[in-house]
Amino acid sequence: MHMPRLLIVSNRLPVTVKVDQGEVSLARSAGGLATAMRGPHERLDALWIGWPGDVSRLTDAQRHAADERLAAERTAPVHLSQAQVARYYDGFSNAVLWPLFHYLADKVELDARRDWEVYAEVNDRFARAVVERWRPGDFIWVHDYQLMLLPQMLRERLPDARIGFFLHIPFPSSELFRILPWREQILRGMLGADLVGFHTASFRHNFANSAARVLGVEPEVDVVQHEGRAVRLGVHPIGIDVAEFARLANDPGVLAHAQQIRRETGGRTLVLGVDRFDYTKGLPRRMLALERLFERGPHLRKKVRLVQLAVPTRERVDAYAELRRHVNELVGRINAQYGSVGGVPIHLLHRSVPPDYVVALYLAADVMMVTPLRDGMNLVAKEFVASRVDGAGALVLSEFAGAADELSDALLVNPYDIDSVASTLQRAILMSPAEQHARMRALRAQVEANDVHAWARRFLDDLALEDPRRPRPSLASAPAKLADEIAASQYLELLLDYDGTLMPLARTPDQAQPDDALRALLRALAERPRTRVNLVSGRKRDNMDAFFGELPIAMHAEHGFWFKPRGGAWAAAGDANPPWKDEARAIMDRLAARTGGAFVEEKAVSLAWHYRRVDAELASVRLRELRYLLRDLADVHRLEVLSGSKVLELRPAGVNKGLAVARARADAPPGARLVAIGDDRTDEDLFTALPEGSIAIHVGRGDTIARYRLESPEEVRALLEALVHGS
Ligand code: ADQ
Repeated sequence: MHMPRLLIVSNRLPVTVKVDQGEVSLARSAGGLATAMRGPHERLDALWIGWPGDVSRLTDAQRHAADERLAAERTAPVHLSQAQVARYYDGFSNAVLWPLFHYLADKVELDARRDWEVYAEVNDRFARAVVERWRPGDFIWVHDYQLMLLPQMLRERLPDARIGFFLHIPFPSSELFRILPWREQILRGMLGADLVGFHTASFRHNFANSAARVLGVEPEVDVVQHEGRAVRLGVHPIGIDVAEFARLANDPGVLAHAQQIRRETGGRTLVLGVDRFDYTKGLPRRMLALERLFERGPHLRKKVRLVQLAVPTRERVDAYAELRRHVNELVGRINAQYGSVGGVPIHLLHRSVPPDYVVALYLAADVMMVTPLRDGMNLVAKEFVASRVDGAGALVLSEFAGAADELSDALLVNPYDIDSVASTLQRAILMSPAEQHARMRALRAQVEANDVHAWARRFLDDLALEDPRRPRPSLASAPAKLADEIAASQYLELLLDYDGTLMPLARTPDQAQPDDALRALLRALAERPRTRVNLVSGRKRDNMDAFFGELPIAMHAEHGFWFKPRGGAWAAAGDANPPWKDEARAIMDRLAARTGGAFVEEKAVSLAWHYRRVDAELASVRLRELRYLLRDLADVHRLEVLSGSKVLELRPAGVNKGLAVARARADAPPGARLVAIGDDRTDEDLFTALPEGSIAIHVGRGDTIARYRLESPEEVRALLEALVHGS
């Protein structure tokens, strides 16, 4: 039997193919994601699918050698042409999504239509590569913004696959996200997953909000119902390989290197920055803050040195060239102003270095500056903390890094506020050893509690979870069996909803006229021996009369407020013109007048505030307002405020479809079995009121307490036909 595996899918493989003097070799790829997933990849024996770098210049033999090396590393390459990389990666991913998601809208490429097309095409390439390797039971974990369309593409081809998606970068506020011309496709793409993970609760909130505004879904905090599936939204702050950093930090070679770096600093306070050379990392403002510090405190000018390690990255994207020019200029200016024969205050190392070198720097530093303008998480902050096994050192951290949510014992700063960064830097430089140790202790506890292995485990556990709150009752794959069970009842009391249950939902209520076949079916059921039929609807009395008046059945209109027994007349369950209505109507009208797309509907017993066509965010504000305004009235008159699908209804407490159950039971012979079928929330009242031994059947997807589920009104009718004719 096939053991289920994990398929990791990301833009880049953790290794990149290199050719050196004809020899093919694999080099470790840089960047936060590759670093983070390397451990889980090894530990979980997973297969990693991604781009191995450009192999277009390789000979056939070299390419063959590369593929073998890659397979030995449990990776599977998705080869991309240079033209594809230029548009999908440099273009759409890094010149559209990356700046936009980091709140730098001015850096977004002007016209990206062609890049978008190639982005979709490459996502499809990835989809085919995954489908080729997926076997039933395998889990798929897709990573990051380069592959946002992939979950949906996989869902279409592998409907039963368990698919997780994790976004390593921020998800911006919906105000910003909606700028994206392809916002709808991106959201739908992500929602193909079973679980979508973010670093922080606010990214998750932004995503849910965007989905509400753009797609009109109604998200709860951690779940969105989308196309008949429940997509869970998780908060999974990524960690680092803490043990590995501790090991490096205790390595004698690394310690000696750290000592050497300190000696070279010549007694100055060592301020450290370690970043990919990216405009989101806030390098220019960090330099300006240092300059501000020197302006204000001449005594610090010869006592502080900033070592800035900057890994080359995305060098073909224009905005990055511009950044390098700008940073070089600032460094030149500040060094010229404040340098001396003894040395310059800023050392910019524009290169990648091995991990032990980075840890030696972390250990040598007095102050670590992590001041991105926006960052999904920022691993450098956590690496610094994990490396400080000596418990010393101060961390200055941007409040706009995801890490700030966890690392609240750092000195948090607004990286845009240069004055404040300067004074916080000064505070860090002057921090007493006692304070350093106290803060570092708390920071280390935090980082240790959530390392990268725990992170991956939690995400995968979540992905494996059948959500306990959302049991998915078996779609009655054998309606015939269910019909047999019902047919076996001694005496049958049927309680049937109309819209969405016997009839497909129509765009407007008056389009949903019953057809002759349905009337015939209900009549046949009513004439079936030992069987009674109740129609239980939210519709008005006259409407139900017009539809079914001539049939020998009982009817419950307006969610059970009106009742008409078989052959009898309509009677109300209470005052049909209650005193609270005028007041409630005035409140609802007032609010509807201020809310485009909203309208009020008056029924005999209730008032409904409809907001199907209202902007989702505005609707949520208005609903809160409405509930607040109706609070006192509801208290005094014992009213319930019910939320249905895009409608808020106010009605007397206890007047709901459950009343139909009490009435049906009142004159049913002992041993009668109740069978209730319905599709929306108001039918849940019906199900709740059922006595033991009854059968509840929910129609369609979504939450329910019913034990059975049928797919559609067609299936409901088939079931009822089977009762009439025997199956
Ligand atoms: P990145 O933007 O790549 O990651 P980050 O989380 O800081 O940012 O990771 C950078 C990695 O590169 C770190 O592991 C660091 O040690 C390493 N590094 C930096 N400078 C280096 C140098 N000169 N030489 C060698 N290595 C160097 C994205 C998101 C982040 C998120 C991660 C993981 O942008 O917000 O934290 O993914 O989810």
